[in-house]
Amino acid sequence: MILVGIGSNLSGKAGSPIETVKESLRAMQTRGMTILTCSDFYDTPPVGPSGQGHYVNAVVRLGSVIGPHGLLRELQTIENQFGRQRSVKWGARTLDLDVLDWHGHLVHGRLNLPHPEISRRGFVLRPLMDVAPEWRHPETGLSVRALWNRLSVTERLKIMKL
Ligand code: PH2
Ligand code: MG
Ligand code: MG
Repeated sequence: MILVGIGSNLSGKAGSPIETVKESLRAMQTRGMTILTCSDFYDTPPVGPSGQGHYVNAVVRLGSVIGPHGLLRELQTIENQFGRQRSVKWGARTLDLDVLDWHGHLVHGRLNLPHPEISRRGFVLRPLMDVAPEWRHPETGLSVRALWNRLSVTERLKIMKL
């Protein structure tokens, strides 16, 4: 399955972070991607430099015939359309679209699959549980629920369904 993570914590052309996330779903469909399932939206505390606001996070499961690198390119085009600026690592952003998994393939290079942060990030694991409860990490074989349960209770409690 193809999984894409969506995040926003800055207002942009499309409006607030939540409106940006909704609008990004439309943009993916306009570019020929089929959204098979979309998770709930979550309010999540920022991971990374302090001083940035909470994020809205979601995960979608895509039906698409495009390969992983083509998909990355398409998603970057959409990020740019939404006024994404690339500056600080893990800094605030209007729109972040990450390929999380592409049919379980292992890819190393400019694009790394599965996304190297999946196992540690509650803001990815919680919405991932909505769309693909049967998903397992392609390298470790751990289920999404097992990965979620490894996070601390305090971290899990900070991820709020919107
Ligand atoms: N994305 C990041 C860095 N930190 N924190 C939250 N809560 N949600 C994100 O999507 C996020 C982040 C880098 O892409
Ligand atoms: Mg990201
Ligand atoms: Mg990204």
